[in-house]
Amino acid sequence: MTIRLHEYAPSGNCYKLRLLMRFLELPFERIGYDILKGETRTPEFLARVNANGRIPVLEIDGQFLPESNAALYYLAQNTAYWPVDRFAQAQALQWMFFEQYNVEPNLATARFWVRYVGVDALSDLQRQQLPHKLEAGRAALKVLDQHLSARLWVVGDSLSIADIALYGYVHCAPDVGVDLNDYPAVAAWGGRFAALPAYLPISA
Ligand SMILES: N[C@@H](CCC(=O)N[C@@H](CS)C(=O)NCC(=O)O)C(=O)O
Repeated sequence: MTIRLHEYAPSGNCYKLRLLMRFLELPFERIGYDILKGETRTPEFLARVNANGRIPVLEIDGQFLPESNAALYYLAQNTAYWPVDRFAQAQALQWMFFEQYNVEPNLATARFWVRYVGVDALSDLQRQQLPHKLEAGRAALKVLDQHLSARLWVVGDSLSIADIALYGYVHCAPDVGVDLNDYPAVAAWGGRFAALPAYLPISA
């Protein structure tokens, strides 16, 4: 099997896939795009890689799979990172959908605007929306904190792709001035995650 990751390295969505492939010891090739230069919006990219104009896209033997959490699922099936129990599988999906609806559109978007676009370059609408993104991101962290207060990992008692999906952007919250120590169970979980033997940081 030949795997290529079409990515923008600083993206937490792309980082999720690098993490899982590292945990699984799967070799893969990295193909980088500068999203700030619109490199995922070219006619060639839209026609060949992802009609939705976004990365990450996992390419498996010439087949293209966009959406980070779909790609996590593809890679995790029949491994320790996808639960065996039917209800636990649904719980993993529950938290992966939560990540895509409550965490990513708020914390990731705020991070992209502040750290990569730059506050001075934001549109009026983006500047107006930023405080709401941060507020909604904090609300999501509160929900996750409550969930993790009585458990080590998001689903069951071992690391799964639900943890990897959430870690991608939750651990970047300090980039937008959110102190994870305000969410002690999330901070402790993040510490456990970063202590995993095969861990690699987003910058790697
Ligand atoms: N739901 C998608 C989100 C993908 C996404 O928004 N990717 C961003 C970077 S994190 C992107 O490609 N932006 C470039 C653009 O929209 O032109 C996923 O989880 O993979």
